[in-house]
Amino acid sequence: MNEYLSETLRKMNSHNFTTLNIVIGNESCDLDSAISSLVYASFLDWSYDKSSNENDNSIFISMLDVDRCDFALKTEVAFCLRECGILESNLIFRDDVDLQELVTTYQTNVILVDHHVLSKRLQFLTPYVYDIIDHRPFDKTQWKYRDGVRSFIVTVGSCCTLVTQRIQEHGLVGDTFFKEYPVCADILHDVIILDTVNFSKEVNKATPLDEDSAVYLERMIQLEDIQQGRQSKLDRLLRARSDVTSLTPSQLLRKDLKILEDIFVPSFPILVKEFLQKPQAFEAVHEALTLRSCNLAVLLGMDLNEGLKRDVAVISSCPERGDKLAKFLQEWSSPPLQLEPESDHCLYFKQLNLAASRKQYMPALNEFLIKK
Ligand SMILES: [Mn+2]
Repeated sequence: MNEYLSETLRKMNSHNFTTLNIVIGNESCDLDSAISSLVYASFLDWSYDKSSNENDNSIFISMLDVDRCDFALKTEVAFCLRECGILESNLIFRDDVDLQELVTTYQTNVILVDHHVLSKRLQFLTPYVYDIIDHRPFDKTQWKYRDGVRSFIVTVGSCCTLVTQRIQEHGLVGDTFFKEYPVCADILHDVIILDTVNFSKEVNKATPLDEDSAVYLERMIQLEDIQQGRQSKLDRLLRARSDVTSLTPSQLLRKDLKILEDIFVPSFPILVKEFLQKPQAFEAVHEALTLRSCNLAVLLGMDLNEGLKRDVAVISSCPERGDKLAKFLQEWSSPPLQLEPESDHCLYFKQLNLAASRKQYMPALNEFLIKK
């Protein structure tokens, strides 16, 4: 896979091509989007190489719709690609390419995976979209693509299921691709397991098509103990998704962030207490506040290691307003957050209402902003 990726990168950077085919996932750049895009682009490239195309020089690239500096935040994507030996330096991120310029210079075909409504930033790609593979419910309201656009939109658990189906449709050719690139079969299988939470009945996302693709891929990778293989994959991927040990405080602040006017509300998969113990954590919060023109930060933490725990800290560049907000949250009653003060060098609380996540904080913060 690295060979295909680096070769494509080389051709792109040396402008040695006439037609650009670009496979783009959605801007959450979650595992489904990243892998759908990478595998489908590899397949297109591989099948293009197999046929003789003398008059045309096409390249097939996968673009991850996230800035390179934020890639580390997608911990499960970074984990999966690292496990497969795919080098980050071979990937193409949205800030690596000037798409506006590329589409005006080259004949361009855009293939959308894992979404079918373009983000605002990429709306100029609309006339170039020529194929769509997506598993979200069909939204016709913003469908402005050209007539005859190819599309495969079916509501299933994972877009990787549909990518598998697309490749599987080629019969022996598809089988050969997966035999030559077992890593592609393996990562598609990873994503289907993660997205359906290993076909969990409670989560209820899996469809017969997801099962069909998973079984097909298991045959390709010759997975032996299927039940155990699926479960251990799920455990590893879930761990990777919440493993933030490699992130710096400033990356953690960006990982899962909401901003409400001038209130900065990041939520962490670790306790705030643990976050604040990282070197330079306070400095990172103040830096982030300045960068986003915010005055208040409400840090929300949770930890699942020994039963659920939650905590929260209010940090402000203006101590008076920070005190006011902390008091407001302590008195908030719908629902009561049950904040128990713990430290005096910042407004830090243990949160005893374990059911309250950021969703429950937002109305309180809204109310606070109205009353200010
Ligand atoms: Mn998806």
